[in-house]
Amino acid sequence: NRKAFIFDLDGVIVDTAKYHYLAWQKIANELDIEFTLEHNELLKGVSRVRSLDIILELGKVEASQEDKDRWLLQKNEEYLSYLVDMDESEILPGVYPILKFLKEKNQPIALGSASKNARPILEKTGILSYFDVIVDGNDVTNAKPDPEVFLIAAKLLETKPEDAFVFEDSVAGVQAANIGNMTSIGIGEAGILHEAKYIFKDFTAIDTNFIEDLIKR
Ligand code: B16
Ligand code: MG
Repeated sequence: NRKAFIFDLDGVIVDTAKYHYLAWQKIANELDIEFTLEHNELLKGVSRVRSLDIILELGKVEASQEDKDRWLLQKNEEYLSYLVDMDESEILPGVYPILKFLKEKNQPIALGSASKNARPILEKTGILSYFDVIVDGNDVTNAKPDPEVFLIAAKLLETKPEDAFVFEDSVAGVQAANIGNMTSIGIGEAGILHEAKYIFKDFTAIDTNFIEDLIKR
């Protein structure tokens, strides 16, 4: 069967999760809302609009659509300011060798990200050409844990969901893969990503034998 390897972006390929955190923290600070790293876990893999709602709920703040739109814009501008100098050095350890290995083995590769900034990040880090298909926040209506983003990716790669493998760092993303009937591979802490079928602390912990076994299934 034709397999598909679907990668989340933020927190899997690049460590932009820290920039999202810094940008949201700035907004939260201005609104006097306490926003910790633990709170930030709730935002991983979640769309920009939904992220703001979660922060406002944390602070029990009610806001007009106008205010929300302004904060969303402000957050994204702050976030983009961190990406200006981004280059291949920001690719997380172990990711590049796995991408290369999959390419050598002629495996279909997709990006499945909630971010609307995915393309420029792949361009800046020089790995855009590794992806046969890119599905991001501009292409979906339902955010993770809805499996839409991954289902579209599998479909475009002409692979059945059960033959797709999803690398994810967020709880919402792992759930999305599971709900979509795909094999979830959590990248991060086992305590947080316990719903994933497999869990690795990062890509340096994944060896090519593991990938080879997935391809042969
Ligand atoms: P943007 P992923 C997600 O990307 C991030 O994890 C999440 O923190 C962010 O809010 C979301 O993208 C939207 O990103 O503001 O750039 O459109 O992990 O699904 O690659
Ligand atoms: Mg992520």
